[in-house]
Amino acid sequence: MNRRNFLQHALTASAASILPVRWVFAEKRPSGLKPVDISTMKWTKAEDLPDYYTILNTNPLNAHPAEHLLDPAITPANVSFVRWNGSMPDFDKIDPKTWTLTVDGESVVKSRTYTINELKSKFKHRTQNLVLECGGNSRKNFFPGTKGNQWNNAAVYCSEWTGVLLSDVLKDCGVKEDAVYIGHHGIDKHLSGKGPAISRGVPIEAAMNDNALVAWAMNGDDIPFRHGYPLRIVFAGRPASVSQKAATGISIRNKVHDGTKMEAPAYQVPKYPIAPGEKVPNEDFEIIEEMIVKSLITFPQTGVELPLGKTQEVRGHAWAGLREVVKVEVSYDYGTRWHEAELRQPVNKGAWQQWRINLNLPRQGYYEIWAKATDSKGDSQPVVQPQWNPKGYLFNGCHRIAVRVA
Ligand SMILES: Nc1nc2c(c(=O)[nH]1)N[C@H]1C(S)=C(S)[C@@H](COP(=O)(O)O)O[C@H]1N2
Ligand SMILES: [Mo]
Repeated sequence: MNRRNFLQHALTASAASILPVRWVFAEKRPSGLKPVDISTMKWTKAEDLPDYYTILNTNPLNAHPAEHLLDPAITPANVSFVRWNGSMPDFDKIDPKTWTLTVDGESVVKSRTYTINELKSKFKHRTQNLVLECGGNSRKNFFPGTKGNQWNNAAVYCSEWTGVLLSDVLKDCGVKEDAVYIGHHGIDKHLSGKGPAISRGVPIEAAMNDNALVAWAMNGDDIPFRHGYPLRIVFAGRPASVSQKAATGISIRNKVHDGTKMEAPAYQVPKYPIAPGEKVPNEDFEIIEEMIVKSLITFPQTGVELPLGKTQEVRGHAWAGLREVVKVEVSYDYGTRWHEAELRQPVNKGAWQQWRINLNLPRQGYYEIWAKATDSKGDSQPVVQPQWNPKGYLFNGCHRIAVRVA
């Protein structure tokens, strides 16, 4: 067993509720005492990330954890996937006291600039658990394969965000009748050094809803550098690419925003069904506005050996873009029979939902456990693969784990 595998095993053994962080002098601490982890805030390089991350790319930094590390209902920052499109800002030079967010654009009544302190004092604070899922989450499952980061199923997390409603800020500036979209701006540059790394946006209706925040805190602390310090625009239910990190501005647009990575085929899918592997002209793509129904098995960890004759709890999360999940089913015989899991309501709109089920795996041997969620409009997850698309977005096929009963 190499070091990486060993750590993964060590982490599972110590139960999913214990946060896998590197602790200084951990062996000298009294048992039961959880030290305050100060290191996680500033992880900005591949070598800062603990070994339980898989690094897909060092520059820009792209990394994901194993699925079972997402077991807690609120994802700790030290297991959240990390995705940058270009060079990361020089975070050490950022002073949150002088950081500003400017609202402008063709369709703003009055352009304004806010410091973080002004946002904090002027608008009502909100705290919400919101799912952020990369549009390319689970890309590695597509067949034929598609280019881009080969994300496993863990390019998703649900953390607790604190900030103000984006709509309160936009209303403070005034939104003209002809507004159709907003565009986001940050400070990180394209790897070439020229132009922004990413500047995406959402329809104006999405900006005015109650699950869009301008946030300065994640899980009750400052947002860690890599997740968008010191200010992040956060949207639930949409591809996480619209949740601009280190945000400096918002333009209220009278047309669909035309910033970097808004152009096809980035974050877009074909308008019509195509065969796997088929080529599509750029003008036949459309923007992904919403994420779709999906679930994750976070316990047990794939690959474990389970004792025969013992009831086994299987659990995880389910979410459905702008909809709610109404049912989660589990199968351990390749979909021959499905067993309905207990399912919790979301703690707030935009949060993922916990599910659990007790399984009695009937005899010794090898099993695959599959999970399938169904949303409030009756859509559920394909068991093989969803509509193939050239950039490998929106994979929501059932999550599968394998276990052995001995
Ligand atoms: N400033 C900035 N914001 C960004 C990005 C980026 O490259 N720069 N990437 C986007 C994409 S594609 C994703 S999936 C999420 C990733 O958020 P995370 O790193 O907190 O997981 O951030 C989004 N916001
Ligand atoms: Mo993404």
